[in-house]
Amino acid sequence: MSEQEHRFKSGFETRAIHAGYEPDPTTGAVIPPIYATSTYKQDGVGGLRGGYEYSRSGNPTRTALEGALAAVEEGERGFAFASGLAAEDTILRSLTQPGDHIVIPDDAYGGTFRLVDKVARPWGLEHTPAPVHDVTKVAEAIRPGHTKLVWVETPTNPLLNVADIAAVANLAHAAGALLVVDNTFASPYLQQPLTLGADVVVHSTTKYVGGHSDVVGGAVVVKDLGLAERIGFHQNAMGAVPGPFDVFLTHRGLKTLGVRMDRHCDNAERIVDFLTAHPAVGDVIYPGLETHPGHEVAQRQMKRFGGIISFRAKGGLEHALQVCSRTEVFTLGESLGGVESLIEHPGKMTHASVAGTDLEVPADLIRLSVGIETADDLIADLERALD
Ligand code: P1T
Repeated sequence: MSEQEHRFKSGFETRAIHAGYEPDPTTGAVIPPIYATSTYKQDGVGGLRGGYEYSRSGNPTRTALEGALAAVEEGERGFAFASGLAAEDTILRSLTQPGDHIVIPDDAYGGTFRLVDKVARPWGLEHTPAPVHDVTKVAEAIRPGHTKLVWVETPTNPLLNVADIAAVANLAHAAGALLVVDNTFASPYLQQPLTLGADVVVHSTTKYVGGHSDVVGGAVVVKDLGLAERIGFHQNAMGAVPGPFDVFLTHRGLKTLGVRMDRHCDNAERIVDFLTAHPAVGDVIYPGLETHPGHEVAQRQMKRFGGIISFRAKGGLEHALQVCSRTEVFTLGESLGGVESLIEHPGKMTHASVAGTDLEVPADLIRLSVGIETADDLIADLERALD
């Protein structure tokens, strides 16, 4: 099957495994080799073999991953970066200029807020935080003619609010803005924002795409070739590219994304049932719960509801901190989306950089990244930690 067919006709898992790479014509290598080279021999000045000139601009190991990322997001072009934040920074500087305005989620990942507020704002980019699940409030935050990007995470980190991607895309487009969706929490297996009207998808591939907590990376995927040209120019001009070893790990992870996500979702559903019945647990936040305000939208635009659960400890901050330090199978640590379960306290860890701002998260909030271990062991671990 040709690359084009893999991209548009095959199922998700087939694309995740095959798109972006044909077995190497000289050796038949089934997996893209790790091209540990910074430069490429030219056959006479400007005589590039396959377009490769210098590895910041292009590297065959990276090309394979970028093709696969485009295919799984149903985009035209994918771009790999050294981290999720490097991908975000490249979007901001490719698609906005000093003096422009953007709308951001009012419960964005703390590092995203820090980038926008502490790096992009001093550079001249204004921003307004808005609750991405409230289309009216997003509309109010847009300044027509001035707003260049509406940026949403869905589900958000860590409060798991759900944005209606198609509705927000319509709003953004009517005001002459582009819609950027951070699809890290859902992963391309559960949700494909470009098919719902988004213009740009961004990922921390450190999370579900890589999937094994062994590599940091980021990705941008677009459909429009004009946008691709701007992102591609800045990827090279800014240079925040991943090395071939990191790319290899990320690409290896992507191949099993579908089977991993199904198990993450199965385990999360079991744990949600356990937590909602536990007397020491307050609100359980999971888009799969019918009581979740974004449940219907999530059901419409996501295949399943993901592996992240947030919940509030009835005993307040101290109890939340105790639970986080008592688990044994859930490892206390930042990040998410790996095969191993992680627990964290957003207020003091991943979202410490939003303390004292409108984006501050509740002190009694605990975030679980449910891994793919045996569900009974995960439940027993939480039971011990909560009691
Ligand atoms: O860490 P990095 O690969 O640079 O990606 C940043 C990022 C972007 N978007 C979302 C939704 C994220 O969750 C992250 C990183 N988040 C964590 C490290 C965390 O524990 O929440």
